[in-house]
Amino acid sequence: MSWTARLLTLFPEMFPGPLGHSLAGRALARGQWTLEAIDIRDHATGRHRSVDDAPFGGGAGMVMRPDVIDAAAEAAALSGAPLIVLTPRGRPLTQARVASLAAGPGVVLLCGRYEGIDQRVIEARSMEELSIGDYVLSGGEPAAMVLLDAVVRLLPGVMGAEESGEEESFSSGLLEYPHYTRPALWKGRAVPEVLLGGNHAAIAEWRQAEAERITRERRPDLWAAWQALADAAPTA
Ligand code: 9WO
Repeated sequence: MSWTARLLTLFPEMFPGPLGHSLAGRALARGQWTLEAIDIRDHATGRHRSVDDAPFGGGAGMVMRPDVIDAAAEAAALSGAPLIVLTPRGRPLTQARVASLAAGPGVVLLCGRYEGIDQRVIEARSMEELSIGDYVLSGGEPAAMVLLDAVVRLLPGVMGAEESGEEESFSSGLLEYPHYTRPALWKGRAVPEVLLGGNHAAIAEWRQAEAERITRERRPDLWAAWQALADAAPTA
C-alpha cells in the first residue's frame, strides 16, 4: 500500500491539479503515492443535498454542516492516518510535521469552503487544525496542495540521491545560502570570488556565514531558535 492522501472537498476536480506535474506528478504516475479526492456533496442527504447553512448567532456567509462533514470523514477514514483540516486558525505547518506525515501511512485532508466548518465536528473527530501561513484563502484546497507537495518530495524514492533534502532551509534551522551558476559575469554582476576557487572548506564557511546573515536579517524568530540550539550543542 502506497502513501495515501484522501481529500474531502466540494471541488474534487481541482485535484491533482498542480500536483499532477513535476516531481509530485511523476511520483503519482509511478504509484509512489495515491491521491483520492472525495466530493463532500456525495455525503449530503435530502432533496437539496445541501452542505451548508446559515450561522447561529447571525453574520455573513454560510457554515459547513457538521452532519455532512461527519459522514464524509467517516467514509474517508484511513487507518493510522490523521484527519487534518486546513485553516488559518491552525497551528503552523512545520517541516518537522511534514516529515512525520511522510513517515506514516497517509493523511485525510478536509478542505473547507464558505465561512468555515461547524466547530462541533472538528472537536468530535479530533481534527488536527493546520495553517500554512497568516493569510486567508477562498478555500482549503490550495493549502492542502502545499502540504502534499512538501510531504511527497520526502517519500522514499521520490527525490534522487543528489537532492537529499538535507541541506536546505529548515533542516538545518537556517535559511538557504544564495546560489549561482554560469555565466560567471552577468549584466556586470560577478559571482562571489570564493565560489570560483575550488577551496571547499572556504566555500562551506562562506555558505554558512551567508545562511546565518540572511536568517538574522529576515527571520529573527528562526535566528533566535538556531542560536539557542547552537549554544546548547556547539559544534566547534
Ligand atoms: C477562515 C478564517 C478567517 C479568520 C479566522 C479564522 C478562519 N477560519 C477560516 C476557515 O476555516 N475557512 C475555511 C477554509 C472556509 C473559507 C476558506 N478557507 C480557508 C483556509 N481560507 N484560508 C485557509 C487557509 C488554510 C491554511 N493556511 C492558511 C489559510
